[in-house]
Amino acid sequence: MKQKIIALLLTFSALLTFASSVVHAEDKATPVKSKYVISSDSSFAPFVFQDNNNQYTGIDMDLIKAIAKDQGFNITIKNPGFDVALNDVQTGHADGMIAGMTVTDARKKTFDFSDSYYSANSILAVAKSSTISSYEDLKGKTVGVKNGTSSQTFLTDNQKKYGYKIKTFSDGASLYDSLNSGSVAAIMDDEPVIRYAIKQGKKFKTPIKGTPSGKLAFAVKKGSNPELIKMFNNGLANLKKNGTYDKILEKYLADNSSESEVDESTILGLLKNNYPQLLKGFGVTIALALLSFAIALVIGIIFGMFSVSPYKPLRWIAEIFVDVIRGVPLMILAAFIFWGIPNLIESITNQQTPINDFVAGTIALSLNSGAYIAEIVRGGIQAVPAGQMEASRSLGISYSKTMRKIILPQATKIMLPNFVNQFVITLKDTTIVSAIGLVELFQTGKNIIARNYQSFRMYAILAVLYLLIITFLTRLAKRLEKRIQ
Ligand code: ASN
Repeated sequence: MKQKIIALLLTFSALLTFASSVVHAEDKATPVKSKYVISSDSSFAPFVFQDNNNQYTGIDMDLIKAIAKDQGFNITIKNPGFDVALNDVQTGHADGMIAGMTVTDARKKTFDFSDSYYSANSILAVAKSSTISSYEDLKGKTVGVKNGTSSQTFLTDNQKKYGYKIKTFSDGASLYDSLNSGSVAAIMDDEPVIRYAIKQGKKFKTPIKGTPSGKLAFAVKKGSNPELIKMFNNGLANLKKNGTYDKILEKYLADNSSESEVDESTILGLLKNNYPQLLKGFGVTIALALLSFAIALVIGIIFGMFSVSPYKPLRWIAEIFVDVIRGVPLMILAAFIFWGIPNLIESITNQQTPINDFVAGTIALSLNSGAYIAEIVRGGIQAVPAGQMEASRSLGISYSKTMRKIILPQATKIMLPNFVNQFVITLKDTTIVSAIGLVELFQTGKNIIARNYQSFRMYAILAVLYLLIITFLTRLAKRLEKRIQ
């Protein structure tokens, strides 16, 4: 009797577990936000890459779009690259990421993962002509890898054992280019990605078997957007059921998949196929430079005047500002504003407050240029002989009037060439703030290279574009300068 009751109880509890799992699988989640920002890699074909029309496609892009449609939520996708995407999710600049991301125990501490949608090994690739055939052969050689990836973790864990050097890259394009040009002896990446590159004509081979498979999944920051994970899982299950999932995989993994039809192996071909994108990047660069420089002028003039003020506290404030801003590299300043500050605010208020990348870039550039302009203003004013101020003051004219009417007009003439110089520097420095994922001209070029590996021609095009705009603007400024003089 007792046994019968136990058996009955066990059956009952098994039934309950089964029922609850069924309920869980159908557990429909509803979107909480009107739009979810999804961050991804920039070049990780076949999972995510740009097609010939400069649109991001690939398994991950198709999957997330199909899932959003199936589950009825809206998304905006950005493609700043893998390590920027990791940061984006951590700092609330994105709600989730899909970037062929491997589920690892370390990552589980900071991310919540969806069900896996694919599995992939990490594998080593070397040039076709290379003699490397085992990890031991890598001794003393340099292996390239993308920053923040599971392949990087594998390489770091085994570095002592095999004695190779590791070089990290921020994006797949420069990683693959470096193996191509021989600046690294080998690279490590996810197997489907390396296989895809070989299929696309890269002269690589994979002499060593891949390391144990990793599962790829969609991720959100630990504890946030739980509904997004649920919707992803439900959507993925539906796509698997209705055959869409298989179709997507087939589209990118079949042998005849997406071959380049447009010839991008000439400068003309590159320009013809990419001019809308280049123009857009160019526009962002110019807007960023002009806006930042205008704000920097205001900042610089204020602090420059402070630094020649007869009041000591004002001089101190100016000195501290210039020393601090000039002493911090622009890239770190931009990263601090874009990732650091939102992270700090979140740890205090428990609320994510992302900042727009263009705004963060503008603030960083304005502060940086502002500090230099403050010095230009100080130098200009101090170059006007001190006797003039004394003479004017002894005639009973006030400090501010002397400044405005006597000192500044002369100082401005001295400062002008330096202002032009500073503007050119600001324009060139816009390339630095691309590090926070801002797609200006330089980043646009890198994205194009990620698709077609034409680094020589593309960088030449970029160099010429910058050269043209800078020459044009400096000529214009020189003319203006002459007129004022
Ligand atoms: N599988 C890689 C990782 O998770 C992803 C990538 O390189 N995009 O580290």
